[in-house]
Amino acid sequence: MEPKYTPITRRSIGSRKFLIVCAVLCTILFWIAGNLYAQRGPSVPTGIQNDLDHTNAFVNHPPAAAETQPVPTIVVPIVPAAKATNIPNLKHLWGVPETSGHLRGEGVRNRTQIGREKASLVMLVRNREQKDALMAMKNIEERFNQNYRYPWTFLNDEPFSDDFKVQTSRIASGEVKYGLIPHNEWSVPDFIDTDKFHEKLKEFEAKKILYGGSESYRHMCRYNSGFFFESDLLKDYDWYWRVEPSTGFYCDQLYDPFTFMRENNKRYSFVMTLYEYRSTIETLWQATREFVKEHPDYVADDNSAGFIVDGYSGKHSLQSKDFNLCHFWSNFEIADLNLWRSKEYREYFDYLDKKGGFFYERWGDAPVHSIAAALFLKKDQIHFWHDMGYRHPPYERCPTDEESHDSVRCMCPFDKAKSFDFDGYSCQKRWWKFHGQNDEGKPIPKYKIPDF
Ligand SMILES: Nc1nc2c(ncn2[C@@H]2O[C@H](COP(=O)(O)OP(=O)(O)O)[C@@H](O)[C@H]2O)c(=O)[nH]1
Ligand SMILES: [Mg+2]
Repeated sequence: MEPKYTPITRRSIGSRKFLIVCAVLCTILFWIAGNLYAQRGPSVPTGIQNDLDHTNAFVNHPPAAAETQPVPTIVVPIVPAAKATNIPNLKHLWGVPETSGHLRGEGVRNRTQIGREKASLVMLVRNREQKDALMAMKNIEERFNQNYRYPWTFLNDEPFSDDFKVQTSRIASGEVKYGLIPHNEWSVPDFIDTDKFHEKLKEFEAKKILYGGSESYRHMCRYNSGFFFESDLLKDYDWYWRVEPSTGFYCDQLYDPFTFMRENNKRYSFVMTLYEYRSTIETLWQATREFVKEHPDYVADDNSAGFIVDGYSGKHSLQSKDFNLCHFWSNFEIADLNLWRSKEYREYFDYLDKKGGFFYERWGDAPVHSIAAALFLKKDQIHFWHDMGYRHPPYERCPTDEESHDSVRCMCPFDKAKSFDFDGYSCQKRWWKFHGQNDEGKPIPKYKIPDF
C-alpha cells in the first residue's frame, strides 16, 4: 500500500537547510537594497524630476523666516446647533426686512449686495419644504448668487418656523426677508360661490386632474398670478428670480441675469416651455379674448401671440383662433416686477379673478403669466435662457451648444438628446421656429453680456 504522507527522509532535511540559507541571503540583499534606495530616492521619470527636486529642496532647507509669508490666524467660533435659535440677531419680525448679518459658524457675515440691480430671489414655500428649499438655495448660491449676494425673499401663508429662518439665512449669501401673506390674498374672495367651488373641487378630484381637488394649490396659483409682486417686501425691487424648492441648476451663471435683462430690454424670461392641461383652463382663453376685445390697445403690435396661437394673423385673429396651450413653465422666472404692476396686467388679472376660474377651474399662474407676456410684451422682450441648465421634477434641460459643456461650466447628468427641449411635450421647437431658429435653437441670437 502507498504511504498516505511522504515520510521524513535525509534528503528532505537537506533541502530544508538549503531553503533557510536562501531566506537569510534574501533578507540581507533586501536590507542592502533598502538602504541604497533611501539614500538615492526613487527613480523618477525625467519630466517631473525637477519638481521633486524643488519639493525636496524646500522640505530639507526651508527658506529663512523673513522669506515666508505670515500665516493668518483664523478664529472660527463654534456655534452649537442646539443654541442656534437663541442667537439674538436671528430673531425676525414679520414683514420687517433683515438688516444684520447672521452667525453662521464664521461669525457675522458681510451680506452687502454686490450685484448692481434692484432685484431679489423670491421663494414661496411651506415650512415642511425646508429641506428641498435649502437644496435649491445651496445650488443657486453656488452656481450664481455667492458672487452677487442678491437678497432672498421668502413668502408663506403661515408664519415661517425659527428653524426655517435659521437654516435659510445660513445658506443665503445676501440679506434675507420673511413675509407672511395677507389673509385676503390667500383665501376665497366674497364674489366666489363657495358651494359651486366645493362642487368643482370634488368634480376635479374625481376626474383625477393634477391638484384638481386641492384648495391650497388654487390659492398658490392665484397668489402667484395676482399678488406676490405687490408684497411690501418686494416694493424696493424691479426684478425677481422665482426659485422653487427641489429645483436645481446645472451650469455656473457667469454673468448677472438681472443686468442682462435690463441691458437687453427684456422683461420676462424662461428656461422651459410646455403644453398646459386643457382640463385646468377650459375657459381661460375665452376670458382672455373678452378682455382683449375690450382693450385691443393693450396688445402689443409686435407681440408673441404667434407662439401661443396657431395661425395667428394679427390682433383680430385672437377672437377666432384657439390657445395652443404652450406656456412658459413659471416655477422658474426672471422677470420685471413692473410688468405685473402695470395697469394692463392688473386689469387683466382682476378681470380673470372675477371670472372665478382660479377656483371653479384650476387656472395656473404659468398660463396666466405666459398669455399676458405673449400679448402685452414685444416679441423681443421675452428671453429664453439657452445657456442655463435647469431641473424641476420631472423635467430637466441643458444648453445645446458645445462650449457650455466642453468648458465644464455645465455639468448635466443626462445626454443632450434627453434634454426636455426635444421632448414631445415641450413647446421649445415652436419657440425656436417662431424666432426663425432651427430645431436645435440655432443660430443663437447675439446678446450683450454684462461685465462682472
Ligand atoms: N406657502 C405655501 N407655498 C406653497 C403652497 N403650495 C405650493 N406652494 C409653493 O408654490 C410653489 C409651487 O408649488 P409646487 O407644489 O411646487 O407645485 P408644482 O410645481 O406645480 O408641482 C412652490 O414654491 C411651493 O413651495 C402652500 O400651500 N403654501
Ligand atoms: Mg414645483
